[in-house]
Amino acid sequence: METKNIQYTEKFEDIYTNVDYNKKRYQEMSEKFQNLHGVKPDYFVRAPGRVNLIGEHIDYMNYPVFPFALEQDSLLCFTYSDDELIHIDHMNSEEFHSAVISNDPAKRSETIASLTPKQSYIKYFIAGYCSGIDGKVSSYKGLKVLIGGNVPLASGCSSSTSLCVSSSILGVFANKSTINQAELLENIITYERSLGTACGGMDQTISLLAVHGKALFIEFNEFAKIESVQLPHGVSFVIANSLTPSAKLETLGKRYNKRVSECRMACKILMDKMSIKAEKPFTNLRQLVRNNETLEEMQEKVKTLIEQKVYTKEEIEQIIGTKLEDFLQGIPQSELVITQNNDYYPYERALHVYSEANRVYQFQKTCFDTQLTDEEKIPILGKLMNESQYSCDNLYDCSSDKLNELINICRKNGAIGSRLTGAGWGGCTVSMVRTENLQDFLQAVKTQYYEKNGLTCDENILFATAPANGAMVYKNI
Ligand code: NG1
Ligand code: MG
Repeated sequence: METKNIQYTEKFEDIYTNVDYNKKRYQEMSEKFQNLHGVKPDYFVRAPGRVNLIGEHIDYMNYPVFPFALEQDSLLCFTYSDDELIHIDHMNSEEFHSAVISNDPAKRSETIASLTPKQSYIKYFIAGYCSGIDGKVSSYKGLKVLIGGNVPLASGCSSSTSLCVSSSILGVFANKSTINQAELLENIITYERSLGTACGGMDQTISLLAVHGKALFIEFNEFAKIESVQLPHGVSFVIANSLTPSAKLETLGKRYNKRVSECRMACKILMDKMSIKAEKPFTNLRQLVRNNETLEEMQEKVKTLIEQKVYTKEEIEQIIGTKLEDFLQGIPQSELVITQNNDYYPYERALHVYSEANRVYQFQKTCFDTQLTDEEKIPILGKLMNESQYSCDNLYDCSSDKLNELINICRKNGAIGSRLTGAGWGGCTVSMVRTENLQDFLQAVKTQYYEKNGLTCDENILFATAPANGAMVYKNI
């Protein structure tokens, strides 16, 4: 049973580099599934987490990003069920409780509203599952599903998106949906946004379309135009989890969605000052580039046209000429932004977006530069990563004391570039390290960050990683 729109394999070696370790994970899941249902699962579906090397908080402003997929993934297995229901269990059944949900789209919001906190992960399953089949299949299959995975949770490695993407592939595959890949990707992004985060499309794109051995340069100007990129030889990329979780959905009003709102405010201020007339205010900063202005020129515009100060709600409303409630329509849960804040920073946020976009293009150009040797590329890429961190910390205010401490330790111990990855405010860092120094580096970070802070550190907390495959269906044999 093969479906053209998703990757399918019967060979384990197609999916993983670390075959033995992952075979054990699959066996464990298969056994648990058998204990629950008395039969083996027919199929596994996996979708990877990701690390972003550069280009933070700019995907939702239509600027490019530079992630690669991790070998760590969200892993689902399933068989068909005779009833028309979806029976869902989780490998970690203490933290994540089972549920039986209806396939009926009319009952969906009711189902979501009735989930207990320990079942709330099922929201991501439902969003993903439905994204590829709504309007595409006439009847839904009953299913028994077991959910597992090893993407670090709430840490900027895209654990929630990997669950959405794997569930979406499961829905498409199990129901034989004919949706094409571009539409599927667009739907996954829209459905995940409906859960509350005003996110861009980076995580869904890389998880679905990642290419083994390559990072992806993803442009959002035209819908997710991707280019696979060979990273220089001689360096390894190390993920270090600060072990300060960043629970995004719980902090949307003060963090993620507030940043998206501040960017929109910057947009409107610049539109007015640049005398750009449009029926509706622009929603992303890229729309303001109308005459081929360079990203340096856009930064100059920010510096001269937006006052650098803290704006209150009243000041913003006076400038934009409408109530914030109306202005922020379209941003999920924007009421949280309005009720939880009275300090907005459009100057700093816009400056971050244009300068970060510039760094992503420089990163891409450097990777592709045939005049440079890998040895010459490495320090340039490292410097761009460090500058990105500076901007995330000082202009976008999405770093944290613990992230900064960890990043400083990484740099002191030889990281050529080190920065937060993902949304920030906690979670993981990524460092570019010479492969010949890798073991010493890992040991030093272990001692100086984890042991010093009384934290236990294992291979899911501090690890070297290389670009892995995108989402796949695997036939259990
Ligand atoms: P994480 O790290 O998963 O919270 C988020 C967004 C991305 C992007 C980055 C910041 C989701 C699903 N993803 O990632 O779109 O904006 O932050 O660069 O919310
Ligand atoms: Mg996430």
